[in-house]
Formats: sequence, structure tokens, C-alpha cells
Amino acid sequence: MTNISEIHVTKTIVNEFLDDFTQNILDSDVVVVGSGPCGVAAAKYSAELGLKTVMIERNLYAGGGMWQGGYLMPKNTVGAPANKILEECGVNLKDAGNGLYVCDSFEMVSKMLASACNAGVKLLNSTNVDDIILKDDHVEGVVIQWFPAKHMPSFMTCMDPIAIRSKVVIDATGHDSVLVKRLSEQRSGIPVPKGCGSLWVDEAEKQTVELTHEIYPGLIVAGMSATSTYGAPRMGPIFGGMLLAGKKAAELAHEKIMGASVKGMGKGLKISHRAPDVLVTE
Ligand code: 48F
Repeated sequence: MTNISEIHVTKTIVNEFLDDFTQNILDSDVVVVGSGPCGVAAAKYSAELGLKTVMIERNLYAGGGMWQGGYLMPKNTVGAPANKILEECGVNLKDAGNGLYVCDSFEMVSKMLASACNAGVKLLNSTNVDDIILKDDHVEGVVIQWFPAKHMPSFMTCMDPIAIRSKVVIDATGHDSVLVKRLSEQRSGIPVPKGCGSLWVDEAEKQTVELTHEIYPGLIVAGMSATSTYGAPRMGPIFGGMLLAGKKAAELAHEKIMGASVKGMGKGLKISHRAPDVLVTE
């Protein structure tokens, strides 16, 4: 039998949260905003590269768009070579031919998240990123608020958020491109996100990876957020481009922080690190 008091439980939670927050979250190498396929891949690989990594998700649950594969059917598809990322995480894949693979959505979410946890990623859930820390010429972290606080009655809206610092921030917020949008309001040359274009699977998968880049010093735009920023085509319920974009974002972050490009990651996966030169605008 245990003899656990109520205040012992409370004190344990409070102390553990504060310790974790101040030691592992407050001042990190990489903050990934969004925990969809791109965000989780970015966080997993950043941590595996030895970077102190925090992933922030406004929802109670992590996983973003991975929970369903289209039309609410829980089967996710990925195109080669992104199947290797899922194989690394232990996800069972079925070969659907022509370089297409399919798996259970639940298995993909849970095993990717487990892989990110094993790599040492810290997750802040129910947390909305309201803003970035923006100094003269670089982004230096994010401004956060409890997501439920966003839904408080208007007389409570004067509640101020708090800030956490990181060397690199990755905008993996999906269709909303939240951080790029915020930056575009304040810096010339940053495109106002226009939303994605109509469906074209192959081209969208390619461009999602190509458009993932450091859009401003300290801010990397990745995955659907990059696609939406430049109005590139949507890809529909296929997640390979998102996983590869997340991996590329992690490698770019590593290169920026450590000054060295990445070798030997991802078991033979090769991703070009060049910034997008053909932008899909107008
Ligand atoms: O939408 P989401 O899954 O983006 P992604 O990782 O992948 C896109 C695909 O799921 C899908 C697709 C086919 O591949 O078309 O759309 O690029 O994940 C984005 C996550 O970011 C969270 C949001 O709740 C979601 O889980 N998010 C968005 N804005 C914020 C945020 C914010 N301000 N603060 C915290 N989390």
C-alpha cells in the first residue's frame, strides 16, 4: 500500500514542471512550433542531432494532420524516400506500388511521437505561440500563452503571455503560417502568406521540401507553412513531403547553430539544402 498525500501529488507536479521548464524549455537551441508531421520530424531530427529541442502545440494532443489520411479515413500515405523516416520510427508500412506506401494513422502518430520523445524532445502542449521575439535583424524565440486562455471572455484578454528563447525557431504551423504572417507585418521582403494552390501531388511534395528554408535570420519556415506562404500546390492526404521538409528544417537549424552540415543522418536520405530560387508567387 502507498501512503500518498494530496499535497505530495500537487507539489511533485509543480516542482517537476518548474524544473523542466527552467532547465529544458526556457532557453533552447530549437523551438518547433506545431506538432504535425513536419513539426514532429523537425523536432525528432533536431534532438537526434544533439540540439536542445522544444516542440510547442496549441492542442491538448500532438500530431496535427497526421491523425487522419483524408476524408476522415485513418490511413496515411507517404511517397519514397520518406518511407525510410517512418521505418526508422518502427512504423509498419504496406507497399502500395509506384513508390507509394500506406500505414495506420494512429501508428504513425504514436511511433513518431515516441521517437521524438526518445530523442529528448520536450513538448509544451495546450500552448499557443502568439508571437516571435524579434530583435533588429533576427528572431530570438517565441511568445507563448495557454491555449485555453485564448478562449477566455473578453474581460480576461489583458492577460499577458510570456517568452522563451531559442537560437532557431521553426514555423511548422501548417496552413496558417502563423509566424511568417506575423513577421510579414513588420519586415519588408517577407511574403504575406497567400494560402496553398490547388491540388497537384508530385509537384506539391517536391516544392514543400524545396520551399522549406530560413526565411529570416533565426526563423525557418517548413512543411505546409512554407507551401502556404508561397501559394504552392496542395498535396492532399500524402505526408512524405512533410516528413522530408521537417528533416531538412532540422538539418538547416543544425547547420546554422553548429556551423557544420549534417552527414550520415536518415540512413541514405538526401535532401538538397539550397534555398528556394523559383518561388511560386503571382
Ligand atoms: O497542419 P499540420 O499537420 O502541419 P504540417 O506538419 O503538415 C501538413 C499536413 O498535416 C496536411 C497536408 C498533407 O500532408 O496537407 O495539412 O505542415 O500541423 C500544424 C500544427 O501546428 C499547430 C496546429 O494545431 C497543428 O497541430 N499550430 C498552429 N498554429 C499554432 C500551432 C500556434 N500558433 N501555436 C501552437 N501550435
